[in-house]
This record gives sequence, structure tokens and C-alpha cells, in this order.
Amino acid sequence: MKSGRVSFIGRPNAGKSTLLNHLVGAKLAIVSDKPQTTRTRILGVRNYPDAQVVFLDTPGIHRPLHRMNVRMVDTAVETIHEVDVLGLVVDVAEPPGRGDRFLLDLVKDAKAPLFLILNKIDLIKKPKLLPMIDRYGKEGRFAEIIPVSASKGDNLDRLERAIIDRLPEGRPVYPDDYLTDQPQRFFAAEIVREKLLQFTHAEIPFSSAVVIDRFEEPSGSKPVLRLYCTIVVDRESQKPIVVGRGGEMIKRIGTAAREELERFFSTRVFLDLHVRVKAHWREDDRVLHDIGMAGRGTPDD
Ligand SMILES: Nc1nc2c(ncn2[C@@H]2O[C@H](COP(=O)(O)OP(=O)(O)O)[C@@H](O)[C@H]2O)c(=O)[nH]1
Ligand SMILES: [Mg+2]
Repeated sequence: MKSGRVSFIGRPNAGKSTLLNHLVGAKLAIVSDKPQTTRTRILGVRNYPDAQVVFLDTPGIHRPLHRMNVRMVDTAVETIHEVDVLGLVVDVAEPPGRGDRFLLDLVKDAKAPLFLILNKIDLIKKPKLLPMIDRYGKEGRFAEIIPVSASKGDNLDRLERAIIDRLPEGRPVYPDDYLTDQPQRFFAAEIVREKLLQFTHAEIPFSSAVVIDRFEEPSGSKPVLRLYCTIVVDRESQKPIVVGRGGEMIKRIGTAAREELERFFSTRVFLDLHVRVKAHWREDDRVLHDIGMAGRGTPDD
């Protein structure tokens, strides 16, 4: 039996979360076409006949301008020395930039074997891919270079095999029905945030958060999950954008979120959404704590 941990790190939007979801077969991480969607480390366990693999999805590495973003980057960087295999995820359709150099530098001293996961191969023509693999291969830093399409699932079986090959022998750490360590409230907030990201643009996705004020589980007499959430924005001018004309936008977000919440929790959902302006919340320890981004050394409760 093999057992171990793998972390996916990379620039924002490389497809790390899509990869995690596909590998564990569940939507644990929300996905969007906007960068910096993932704000915390998300763990997903997958059991194979001969292995238990713990996959870690992480926030994209970027230049942090707020305390929240510093925590995001720290969270990703911390996993580098905690895993048995390190997967550097690169979007092949994006030109390489300074961010890639920075990342390669970061993982320089990692003890774990470094995999280069060339993602989104469905977006480029094969003749472009081969020289790329060649060029990275010449750097001599990668234990494996594996082209994949996380969204289509192409070549993921090869990635899984290569990962399992490099994991240490060991017993499974988690029971075989264990999927993740994130609490249900986390997923509830993330599903709402995903719809918010989907329907809003420009600065809103970066400067908003979703806080669960109340999470009332369904009970025998009331078979409805009741959720009371606050969407926090950074500036007064952002509130009318999230609410929309005549409340149209918040309704749209609410309806889409409720449908997905009902699927995710397999129950009827009552969703109450509120918008609140809290200037500079991305610097605010309290808010960061409330959205599950407590810093190191910050008490959890
Ligand atoms: N065409 C294509 N798009 C992808 C692939 N993987 C991810 N994406 C898209 O890339 C965007 C960012 O994906 P996400 O998983 O959120 O990236 P992350 O920021 O690294 O977690 C989303 O719009 C995804 O649908 C892929 O293999 N092919
Ligand atoms: Mg992500």
C-alpha cells in the first residue's frame, strides 16, 4: 500500500482547483475564470486499490497586496515542505512570465520530487506542446513532466500513476469514506462566492467575501437547510453592483447558489443573502478569521 500527500501549486488560474476536483471526483474547490479564486488550502482524499492519496489544492502564488493575499500565498508555500510529491501546475496557453521564475525559485529546496503538470493542453496544438516539454526537460529539475487537461480529464490517469509510484509505502491515514477536512459551512460559503464570482466583474471578485452568519441544519420537523450569509464588499460603491437594479443581481446570485447548494447538500435550502460594506476587510483579522483564513498564531476560536 502507498500513502501520502501531494500539493498542487502554481500561478493563479493555472487550473489547480479543476485538477483537484477531477482527481477526487467531487467539487471541493470552486473554479472561476478570474484569478485568485481559491483562498485556502483544500484537502481531498482519493482511495485507489493500492494507495491513498491526499491531494492539496492551494491558492495561486501572486504578488500579495493585502493581508488576505499574504495569507493565501503563505498557505500555498507552507505545503511545499509538507508533501511527498509537489505538483507545479502551469497553464500551457499562457506565455511564461516572471511568476513562473519566482515559482521555480520557491520550490528549489523542496525535498519532494517535483512534477511539472502542463495543464490545458486542449487549448494548444500538439506541435507547440512537444518543444515545450523538451525545453522544460532540459532544465533537469523535474522528476516528471506530464501534459494534462484537467477540465477534460486527459492524461490524468498517467498523472495519478506517476504520483502513486513516488509515494512512500504506508497505511491509509484517513478512513476510506473520508473526503475532506473542510467543514460544511466552508462549502456553503464557497458555493455562494462562486456564483458571486460568476456574475460579477472587475474588482468585485477580488474585494468580496462570503460570511456564514447562521447555518441551521435540517431537522426532522424542518427538512430545510437554512443559511444566512453576508456578502462583504470593500467599498460603498460596490454594494449597488452586487445588489443590482431592483435587487436583480443578488437574486440571480441567490437563485444560482441555492440550486447548487441543494445539489451539494442533497436537501432543500433556504438562503438569505445580505450585502455589507466593510472597508479594508482584507486587512482585518476578524473578517479573515470568519472566512476561515486565520493567520498563523491566531487562535482558531
Ligand atoms: N480549456 C481548459 N480550461 C481549463 C482547464 N483547467 C482549468 N481550466 C479553466 O481555467 C480557469 C481557472 O481554473 P481554476 O481551476 O479555478 O484555476 P486555479 O486558479 O489554478 O485553481 C477556469 O475557467 C477553468 O475552467 C483545462 O484543462 N482546459
Ligand atoms: Mg483555485
